[in-house]
Amino acid sequence: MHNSDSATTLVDLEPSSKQFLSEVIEGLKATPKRLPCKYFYDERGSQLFDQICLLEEYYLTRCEDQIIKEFAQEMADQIGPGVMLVEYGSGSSTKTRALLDRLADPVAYVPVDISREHLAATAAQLSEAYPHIEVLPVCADFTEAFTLPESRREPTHSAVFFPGSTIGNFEPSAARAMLSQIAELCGRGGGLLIGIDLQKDISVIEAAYNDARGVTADFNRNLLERINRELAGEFDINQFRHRAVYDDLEERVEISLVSCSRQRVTIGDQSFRFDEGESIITEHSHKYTIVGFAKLAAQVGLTLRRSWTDPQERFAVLHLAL
Ligand code: AVI
Repeated sequence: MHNSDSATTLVDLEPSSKQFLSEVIEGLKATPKRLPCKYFYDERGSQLFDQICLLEEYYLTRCEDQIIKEFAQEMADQIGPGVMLVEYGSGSSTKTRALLDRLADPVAYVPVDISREHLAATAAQLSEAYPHIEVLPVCADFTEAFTLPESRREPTHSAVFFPGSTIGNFEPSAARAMLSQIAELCGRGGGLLIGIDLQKDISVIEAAYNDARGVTADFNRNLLERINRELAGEFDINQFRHRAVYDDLEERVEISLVSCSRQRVTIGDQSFRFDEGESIITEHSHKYTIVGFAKLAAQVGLTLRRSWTDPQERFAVLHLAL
């Protein structure tokens, strides 16, 4: 399906509410209960995530911005001329401009995001700012395979830009599948520029997911509000508290919503029982080493070509090629 607006044509593959409902029901029937983190990002969730990125405690965005700002030219040189640049989870595309400004003769920019409103607004802004680059937004769940839109001019190759350490929100096996899908999408000569959050002092990591202002807690609970809004759910939001702890063995932050009491929640014609203290796992955020991530990528034929970090080595941006 294609939706037209004055500046761009948007390819719309947004998951339907039927799919949202079936994934929610499946997750709440599982033990332990879980909900897919991709559904955090409705309009409100995307706004809250933008606020998280500005938080003092949330070092990830700041570090990645700093790395990209400092090394954007080297990254653009690694990607090479004539590229179709595909961005996964583009959100507000704030980090993309540094690259678009420096790429040699870029052919097209394809922002891919699950949040349609956010995507359409950003795509329109970018196509105005970069009239020489064709902007081809795709509204999709990028965990599912999709085909690249056709650009008016033939690119020499494609490169995926996957910033923000979103890959960390996939289990390692799903991350490998994702990397394999990226390798297939780009093909020979293609590449991947990806941001990963590095392993570090646990207190620094846990603070990033337990900010003093409670924005991350609101972001987490918005998932229940979204279920109430879109799926006729009846969650009492105040009966669930935000929890985020680092698991050293699994090398990940485990984010959940903990039931404050014994309660029953209905969603449409389904009913779910919660014990006091029972959790719904809403997200895992895996932390990597550069070597560990390179090993994972090598399993699907992607070779680490360059890596850049911030001075404290909290975050890294990697260029991998086929
Ligand atoms: C999008 N993703 C990389 C974020 C993270 O850090 O795992 C999502 C997030 N969850 C809570 N705060 C931020």
